[in-house]
Amino acid sequence: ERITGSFSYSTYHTIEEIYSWMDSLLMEYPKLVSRIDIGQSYEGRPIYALKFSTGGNKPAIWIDTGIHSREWITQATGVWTAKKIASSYGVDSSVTDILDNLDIILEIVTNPDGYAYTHSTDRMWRKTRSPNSGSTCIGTDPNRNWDAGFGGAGSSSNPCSETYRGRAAHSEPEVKAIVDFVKSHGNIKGFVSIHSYSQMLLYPYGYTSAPAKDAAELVHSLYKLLVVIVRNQIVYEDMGILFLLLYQASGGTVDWTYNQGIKYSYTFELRDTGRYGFALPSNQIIPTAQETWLALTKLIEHTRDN
Ligand code: ING
Ligand code: ZN
Repeated sequence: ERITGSFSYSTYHTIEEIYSWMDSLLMEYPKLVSRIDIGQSYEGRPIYALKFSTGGNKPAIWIDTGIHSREWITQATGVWTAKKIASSYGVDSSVTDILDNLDIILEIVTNPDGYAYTHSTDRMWRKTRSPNSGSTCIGTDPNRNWDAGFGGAGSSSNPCSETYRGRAAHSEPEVKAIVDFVKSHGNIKGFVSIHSYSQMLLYPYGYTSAPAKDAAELVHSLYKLLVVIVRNQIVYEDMGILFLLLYQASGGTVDWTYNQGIKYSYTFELRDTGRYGFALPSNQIIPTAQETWLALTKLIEHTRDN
């Protein structure tokens, strides 16, 4: 094992550590893994997505972690997942079969400025770090900034709020980078946006109680997970519609991707159910990443086969 083998997957890392680990991953798996520079954060940090591809023009599955910076279990799960995918191609038949048919695109540090700020200053920072004119409060909630029910109930017009939607849809460069990527790619078949906490698997909509037109298929795709969940003794508190199971939230990522025609759009809420919340102890990173991978695999296979 080279450098990504000695990296500690069971501890939390800074953005600098994650970006330098990414360099090693690229060097170690040059035929499978590439890095796409999709934009720049408000403070000028590069925004990277990892692409796992065996070549050709395949449809893709998008996965993002860390759009809310304090949800550290999600970026850590992203790092573990990247290594898992890269090291399993040609070794594990399920990963091999997925990558023979689909590309996987994984954005780990989706809110780079917020993530740096959770290390330097405020562990509980959720939003971006862009200033707001007429207010001393900083940041926009990047999961209320998408053009899907933007400005509606379940988001705030107050820049001091944790769910401030921003001055306009896609005002945040971190959100716009994904919007531009998704549109220019044109063949994203599945989209999974990963948050914490509460241990739930969710699908659109969040901004309206109106059922998504594919709700029946989406619920069926989640039912396919039951056998995996039971067999591995994984606990999800609930699975179903965002609006019904969580709360009304407008301007969310997966509502936008769903309305763009990406039928297989899901949000995961990882561990835990509230005991530690965002400050999940690092000894839960690997178990969380492993159980998340089992769920992701099933949903990716459903996307591949439908
Ligand atoms: N949960 C998400 C939030 O932003 C969510 C739930 C996901 C809402 C997708 C809308 C769309 O509130 C956390 N934990 O951030
Ligand atoms: Zn979140």
